[in-house]
Amino acid sequence: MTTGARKTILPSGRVQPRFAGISTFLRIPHIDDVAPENRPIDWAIYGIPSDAGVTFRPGARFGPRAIRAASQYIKPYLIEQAVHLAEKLSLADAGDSPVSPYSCKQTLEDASLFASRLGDPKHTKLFAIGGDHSIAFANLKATYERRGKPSGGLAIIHFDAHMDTVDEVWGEKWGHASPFRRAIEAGYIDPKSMISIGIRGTLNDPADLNYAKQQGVTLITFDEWRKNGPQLLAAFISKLAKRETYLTFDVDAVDPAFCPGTGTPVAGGFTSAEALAAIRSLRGINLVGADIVEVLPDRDVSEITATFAAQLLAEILGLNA
Ligand SMILES: [Mn+2]
Repeated sequence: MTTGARKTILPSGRVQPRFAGISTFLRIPHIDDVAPENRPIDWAIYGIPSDAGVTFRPGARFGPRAIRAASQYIKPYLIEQAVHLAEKLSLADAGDSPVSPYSCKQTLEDASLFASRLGDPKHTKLFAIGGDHSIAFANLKATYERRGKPSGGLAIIHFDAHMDTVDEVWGEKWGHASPFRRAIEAGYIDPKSMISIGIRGTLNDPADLNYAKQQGVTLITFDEWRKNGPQLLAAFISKLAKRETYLTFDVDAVDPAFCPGTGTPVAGGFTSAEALAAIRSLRGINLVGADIVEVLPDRDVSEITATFAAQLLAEILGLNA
């Protein structure tokens, strides 16, 4: 039983209980089951169940499954954005990419190749669900190539407690401390059109911020966010105009009181309400790809973090709908 002619056919929550059936993200159809009239698919949402790149607590490989389960209760109409996702967008769950659990680099190659084959290469946008933050590189690569390798790279909005621009950790250049350094080096993103929001806490060395600063990344610590962050973000967005923009959200941007299930928690971040409001403020940007990373279900409590990530997924999809 479905709810009628929509771009995404969802089982009715009033007919098929939300606690029953096989879980897909937001109860959207598996990519193979999308009706012909709803192709091309607007967004392919897929998991990259890898935590090969973590530097502290492991377990984010279980993130996609936890977010699928938590997202069963997410309904298609977004109150604050006044958007009906299923009416505006054709959405599909593309399953999980292959991974190589003993190799960060191979996992990134596996995942970007998998993503590059999803949906219509000229139309379908790619939304990756991690996994640790290293997987952002794979989705950025596939998105950049899918958009025709825009000269200068994609603009990027980055929510995180950390910059993730360390050159290497334990001799590994492809771990979750490094994805944006690698993506800048590869030309996938334009550091002068990159904003990192929520940065806070402690560093091994103050020089760890130098690379991002030298590259021209706009950095907003969480303290700065509290003072005038929304205005700084609004100014950044208006400068971007309609430039192709990628959104990457590490749930450790949110305070561990609100997202305890994560691998490298840092006290003193966004509340979940503040983070969702920040995301809604991005409405109308030219979003061409996204990821949500670092949900670690084994450290979660009452699915707090997965519940936040599921809501975040819906809100991000609403931004261009
Ligand atoms: Mn991160």
